[in-house]
Parts: sequence; structure tokens; C-alpha cells
Amino acid sequence: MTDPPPLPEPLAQQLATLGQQRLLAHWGQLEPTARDRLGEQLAGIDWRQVAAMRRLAADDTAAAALPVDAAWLTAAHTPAGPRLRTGGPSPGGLLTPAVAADCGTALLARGGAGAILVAGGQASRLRCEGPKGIYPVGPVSQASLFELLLGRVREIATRSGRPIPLAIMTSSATDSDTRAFLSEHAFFGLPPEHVLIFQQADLPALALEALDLLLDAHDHVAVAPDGHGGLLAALVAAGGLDWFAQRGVEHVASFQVDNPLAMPLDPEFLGYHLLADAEFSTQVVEKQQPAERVGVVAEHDGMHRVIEYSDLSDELAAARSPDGRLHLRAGSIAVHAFALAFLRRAAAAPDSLPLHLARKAVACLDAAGQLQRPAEPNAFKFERFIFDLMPFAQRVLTVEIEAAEGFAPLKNPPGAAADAPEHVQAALSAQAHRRCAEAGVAVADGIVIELSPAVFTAADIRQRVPSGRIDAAQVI
Ligand code: UD2
Repeated sequence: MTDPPPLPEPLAQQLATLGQQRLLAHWGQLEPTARDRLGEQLAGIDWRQVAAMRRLAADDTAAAALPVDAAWLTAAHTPAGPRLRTGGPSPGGLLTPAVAADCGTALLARGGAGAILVAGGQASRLRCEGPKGIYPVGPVSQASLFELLLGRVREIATRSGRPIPLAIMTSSATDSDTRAFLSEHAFFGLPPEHVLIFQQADLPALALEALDLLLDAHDHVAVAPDGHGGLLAALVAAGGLDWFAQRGVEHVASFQVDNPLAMPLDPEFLGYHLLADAEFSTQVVEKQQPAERVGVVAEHDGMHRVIEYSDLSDELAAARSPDGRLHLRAGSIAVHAFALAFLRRAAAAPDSLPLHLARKAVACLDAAGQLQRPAEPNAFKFERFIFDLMPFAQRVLTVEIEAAEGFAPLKNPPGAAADAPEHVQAALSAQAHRRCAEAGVAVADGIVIELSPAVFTAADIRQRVPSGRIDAAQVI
């Protein structure tokens, strides 16, 4: 038998410099296609970035891990902003709900709004097979997250009379299944020329102590998606900023695939964003309990930031204002609006999105080449967070929304205490009950109902329920 071809020299040298030759432990036994796969993966790794990741992990003290210095955080407070449907701080009387809604409607009507759906996560907490977006959550229809969210974009575009270009971010974990699912369902009625599917990058995991890369197959390095912050670089690489601009988009709203109540294209929200001339606006819900797993928007010294829940000390998370509300209570639900020009500027700035690291249990081969699935963290994973762009924005606006109206995240498997499918379905049905009550439609007690994405107003409901009464489960 002839020896297998060696790895090309510059790459072999790179591995040797970083002491990572053990990634080639099985090279000699690999079939040619498997060898090509590993060779290609190794060639695609940004080794300068790996060196930076190792430095970051080596300095993984509590202080180094904090995205801001402790003094900034201690002095920070909750920023003021308007509240959806009820207005709020209203300098010059500009920020009224009606004026804002008109302004956002005008943006939609001139085709100036686009959207980005973030759908690259691995859904590890939900423990579902395949991308989270295909998970059925419609309480009556069993419609998937994708069907509900894309349906809403489709219906808003129809009402506006203009398409809403939608970019969907996938990852190596979700890309092929997402593409197959969406094309099988004809993009849920969105015009294919106004849908751009782009894939975020992966980053290798590093072993906790040695900071070495890991194999999770003889021909594959253990990697994970680079966090939702990966969207900026991936969007640029896919030509997405130009794609939006060519379609006349001026502002882009982003939202997460796990929240079927998300309302990124709400005209009033977009209107506040425009009237405030904000480069980065974000929806927040009032955080009630210190333990809620949402980041908080904080402001100090003219700068806004999102502080992730895991980065907030117990003491700061629990601090309360004299009125009894949490001191840092602007809970981030990851629904943002960006000026497209701001995204361009941020994309051009080096290091606008720093790496965060977390200790995770990562499946990997042991010294004998057997796959192990550790129960405890054995590696660092690295991610970028899109909200880290906030300090780069000239003007940031927070818009407070009712959690019941815009935030029902699917994070956990059935039976979990919170954010499980049954909680999401209950939230969707409860919203439908409230809308029916407002429309004067009587719904029998205990009936599960659901709003179709085409329902916006009380008049829509009355038209769909001419009898004025609902006695059995139904999609309105
Ligand atoms: C996120 C926020 C948290 C709060 C909460 C609301 C972060 C770090 N935390 O917490 O502050 O807003 O959501 O629901 O953002 N995703 C990707 N690629 C990745 C990783 C994630 O597309 O590499 C997507 C994922 O598909 C999901 C979303 O980002 O739609 C959030 O990911 P998560 O569930 O891991 O975030 P979580 O719940 O820790």
C-alpha cells in the first residue's frame, strides 16, 4: 500500500506551529474522500483567529470574560424609550403611537423595510432533530415556527403592497434541512427572489485545559456555529447588504426563529426607530425576576449595551429601584431594527463584534479514537453576539413591548418549567383570546384558538367569524 499524500505544506506547518498535529492522528487510515473532507476543513479554519481564541481562553478569569468594566456596569441604568401602543417619553410630542405607526407604514409602503431571520442555532436545549424552525408550535394548526414567522412577513408585505426582502441565516447545523424544508413549502408564499438564505461560519471548540482543537470524527474537527453575531460577516460574504440595497431596503429588522410572537415589522416599532433617527433600535420587555434568562439593555455615559444574563452578577441582577422594579429591567428579546447604512459601517470596522466564550460539553474522540459524550463541560465554545454592535451606533432606541404580545420563546423540551412548546402554544392561544375579546367575538371557555398570520385587526376577526361566536378549536 502506498503512503497517503501528506497535508499541503503551509497547513502542516501551521498545525505544527500551534501544536495541533494530533488532528492528523487518523490521516493515514482515512479513505481518500474522508481525507479530502478533513483537509478541506483544516484549510478553511482561520488559524490567526484560533490563536486569538486560545489567548482569550487562557485569560478566562471572571474580569476578562466581562464585556464591560465593572465600574461601567455598576453605574449603568435602564434606558428610557417609548412603549408600544401607549407611547412614552415624547420629546416635542413626536413619539405618539399613531404618528409612529404612520411613519412605519410609510416605510413598508415604499419598500424600505427588510428583515433577517436568525435560524442557525443548534437547538441543543430543545433537544429536537433538525432545525428549530421546523418545530410545530401552532396550537391548533401545528404550523411550524417557519410557517408562522414567514407567513407573517408574507401578510405584512401583501398589506403594504411591496415585497419585504427576507434574509434567513442558517448554520452548518441547520442549512441543508432548512433549505429543503423551505423549498418543499415554497417559502410559505414569499417570492423566492426576495428570500436570501445564507450560512454563518463555524468556530472550533478548544479543550478546557490544553486549549487544543478536538476531533469529533476521524475526519472532522469539532466546531459550532459562531453565534448570531456571525450574521454580519456572513451576510457581507453572501453579498446580503448589496442584495438588500438593490431591493430598496433602508432599514432591516432582525428576529429569532424561536419566538413565534415576534413582531419585528410592527409599523409602530419601525416608526419609533425612524422618528428617533436611531441606527439600532431594540424591543425590550420588562424583566420581572432576576433569574429570567434574558440579557438586559443598560446605558451609561452615552453608551448602550446588552449585558447577557450570564454576565450579570447575582447582586446587580437582583438590585431594585425604590419603586420595587428591577434596576436593570430592559429585557432584550433579540428583536432589533438597524439602519442598513449602520450595518455597512459596522461591517467595515475591524473587531466590532468581540468573541464571547462559554464552557460546554462537547462530544469528541478520546485517545483511542472512540467518540465520548461528556456530561460535564470539557471545552470552550466561542460566539459573537449581534447586540455587541450597540456601542457603535450613534443613536440607540429601546421600545418596550408587552411580553404577552411579542415574546414567547421556544427554548426547552416538553415538560420543562418554562419556554417549552406547551407554554408557547398557550401564549399564542391567549393572544388569540384577547384579540377576539377586543373584536367582540365570544369564545367558549377553555377553547384553544389560533390567529392565522393574515389576521391583523378586529375587523379581520369579525369578518372571519361572522357568527360572532367560537365554540370549538379553530384557526381564525
Ligand atoms: C438569547 C439572548 C438573550 C435573550 C434570549 C431571548 C444571546 C446571547 N442571548 O438567549 O439575551 O434575548 O435569546 O430569547 O443572544 N443562533 C444562531 N446562531 C448561533 C447561535 C444562536 O442563529 O450560532 C440563533 C438561534 O437559532 C436562536 C437565537 O439565535 O434563534 C438565540 O439563541 P439561543 O437560544 O442560544 O439564545 P439564548 O436563549 O441563550
